[in-house]
Amino acid sequence: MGFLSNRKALIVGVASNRSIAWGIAEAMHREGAEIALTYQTDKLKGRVEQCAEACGGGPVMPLDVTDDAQIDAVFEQLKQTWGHLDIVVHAVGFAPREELEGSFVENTTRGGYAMAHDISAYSFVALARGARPLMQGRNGSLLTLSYLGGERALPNYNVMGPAKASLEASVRYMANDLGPEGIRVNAVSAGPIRTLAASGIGDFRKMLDLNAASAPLRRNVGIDEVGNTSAFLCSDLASGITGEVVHVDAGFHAIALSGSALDAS
Ligand code: NAD
Ligand code: 0WE
Repeated sequence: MGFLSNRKALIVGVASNRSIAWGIAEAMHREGAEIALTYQTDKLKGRVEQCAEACGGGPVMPLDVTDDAQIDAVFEQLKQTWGHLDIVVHAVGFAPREELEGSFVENTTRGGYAMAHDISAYSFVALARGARPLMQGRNGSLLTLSYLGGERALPNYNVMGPAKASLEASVRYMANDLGPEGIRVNAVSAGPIRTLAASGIGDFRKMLDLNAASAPLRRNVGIDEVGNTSAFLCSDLASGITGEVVHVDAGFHAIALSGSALDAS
């Protein structure tokens, strides 16, 4: 018996088999959870259905998180098919591509800033509100994905940095609000991984190599490792953990200067 047996999980954010959400779906399915997935656009539907097949053939629904009606429809369908819900995973982030390069101050627009915060941070709160009635009396668990750029400044991440900071603060406010109902809220802050969201980011290969060279474990992490930690956080094994941001980044967040930098000089 896996540590998520009899659990029902909604996972938002699968776009391909490289998605962090796919790694989480696989790990949760392996541990016995039933999985429901959503796809942002019809273009992604086929790939999300493939993931659903690999994860036990649960419900697959359309969901663009900027659309309140689609959010309502997802929880209405889950109410009809499952009646209740134990886990929601939010693995969604977006900012206009042209704002993810160059000068943060020059390139950040009012519209881009609002969109990044709407899709990357507010939508987690909206999903929590939808899930809340289905989680009553069930020790529910909500999980989102963050990145170190929300805590510290680095090149090109730009407007996504403030959006992740807002997301992590939302985790703490949601944990405080929902804790009395037994609902836990946490984030995994993942190290850089080559996914669709990372493709087309200038110098991503270089970033991956620098991260691996500096990180205490001297390597990058994979979606399987993010998946395993996510499954743990959403299980009873983590029953005492809420309002937390767990770094799954080979230790990169913990260092100021890597031993590898001295070795090289
Ligand atoms: P990905 O491209 O596979 O996933 C991003 C997902 O966001 C896609 O499924 C996309 O459809 C979805 N999305 C974007 N706008 C949406 C909208 N309006 N409505 C519904 N869905 C929408 O990339 P990923 O790297 O797996 O990203 C998942 C999460 O992990 C994001 O929050 C990202 O910030 C975070 N993260 C990624 C990395 C990395 O290096 N890849 C590191 C740390 C955190
Ligand atoms: O959160 C992310 C990715 C966020 C992202 C990526 C895109 C690319 C396509 C948000 N919006 C868009 N919009 C698009 O049009 N990561 C943690 C991965 C990532 O993205 C970076 C990184 C890292 C790491 C961007 C610049 C610098 C580092």
